[in-house]
Amino acid sequence: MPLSSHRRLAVSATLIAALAAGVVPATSAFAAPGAPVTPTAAETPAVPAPDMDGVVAALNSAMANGAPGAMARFVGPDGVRSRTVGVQDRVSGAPMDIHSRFRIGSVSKTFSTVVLLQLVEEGKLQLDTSVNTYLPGLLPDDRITVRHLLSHRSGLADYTNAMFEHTVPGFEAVRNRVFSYQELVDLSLSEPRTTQPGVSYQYSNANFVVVGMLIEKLTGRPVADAYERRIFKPLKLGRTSYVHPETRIKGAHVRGYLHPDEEGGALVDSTEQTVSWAQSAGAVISSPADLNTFTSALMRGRLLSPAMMEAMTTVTPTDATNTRFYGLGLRRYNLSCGTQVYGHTGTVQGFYTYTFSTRDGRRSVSAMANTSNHGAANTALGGTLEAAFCGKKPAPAASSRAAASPTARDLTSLPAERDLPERH
Ligand code: REY
Repeated sequence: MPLSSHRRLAVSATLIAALAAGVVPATSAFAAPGAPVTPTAAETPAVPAPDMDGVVAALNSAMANGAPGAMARFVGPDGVRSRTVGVQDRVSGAPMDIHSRFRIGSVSKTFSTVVLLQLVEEGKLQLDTSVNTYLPGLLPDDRITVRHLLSHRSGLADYTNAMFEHTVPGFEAVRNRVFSYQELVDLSLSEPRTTQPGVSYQYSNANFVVVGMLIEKLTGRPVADAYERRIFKPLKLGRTSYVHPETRIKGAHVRGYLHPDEEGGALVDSTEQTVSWAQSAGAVISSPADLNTFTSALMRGRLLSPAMMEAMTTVTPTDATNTRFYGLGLRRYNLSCGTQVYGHTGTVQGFYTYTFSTRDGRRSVSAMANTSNHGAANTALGGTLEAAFCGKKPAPAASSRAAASPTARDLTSLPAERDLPERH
């Protein structure tokens, strides 16, 4: 796993003086173990300035692909830069507002993982122990461990594929429903399992429903309390909430618009729903600033011990491009400029979300578009990451243009994780 950059860059005041005096080779190993020290300008690798024109182009492209609006918020060493396009409400015409709340879908999985890994730190459970040890008889296979859930290697089928096979009718059938966790697990178990435990990565909401059950069993309290006490309050995430099964988003918020399966069909306002079909796998509400704070704080080690961060950021590939990976409740993308970013994507009816941070937590991006079931909009929104983290691309020389094999920019057109053909 990558060492945290602040450690790699750690440098003591003595060393700065020594370097200045020329008595220590610049390449020597240094720094008292564990001493967190601010990196010097000389030691800090050049960080590309975010290409905010590129960010806007990605947001506009999300709109050109059917999103009523979109927004992105970048935080870096030079401060905060936000961009919004389009509307957050098609009826009132209210413009997209960077302070508004929205449904973050599966970014919720990272929140649930933080809670569960804190419980591991506290000795309440172990990653490589059978889930059935903690929830006796729940799963049909004692070999399924807690780590298999968090890394999507349990083989528990994703019941949402059948639930949302027909997008709008599927959504309308559940938008006001309240499921128990057990009902969702039963839906998953009514389908064949997708892999032997541990053998392969198969993304499934069922895994994080079981994570929610574990949290409630081990804390004796609803997951909402755990999120609140362990993450929202300590990080002062004032616009982040978990209100299941309440259907409304409180405060100023974005309205979400679901694309029907029929090309050209009218958008469905999907803002109000219980999200009970996802719960601990996808029902958190947040805002761009809160998501930046969360991912940066996580990467800076403010929520988990180094051992748990190591577990969370130990990744395996999720596709053949070798640019996309999954750890524990956390994605890693390798961007075209060599920068690796950690975070999650989210898809819940009417809302696409990306939130990612560099490993040192010094740069983060959160982006959203208020539509879903329209893969091209999601892929376009993902372009904000390349633009913000990699900066402006040098214009290709005329001669190399013709020969161009996939370049930097082409990476932005990779499909988003929840955007693979079999899903939409
Ligand atoms: C569920 C369907 C997507 C969304 C999902 N989201 O599993 C979790 C995630 C929480 O990973 C829906 N798609 C859409 C369909 C496809 O209905 N027929 O795009 O709104 O974020």
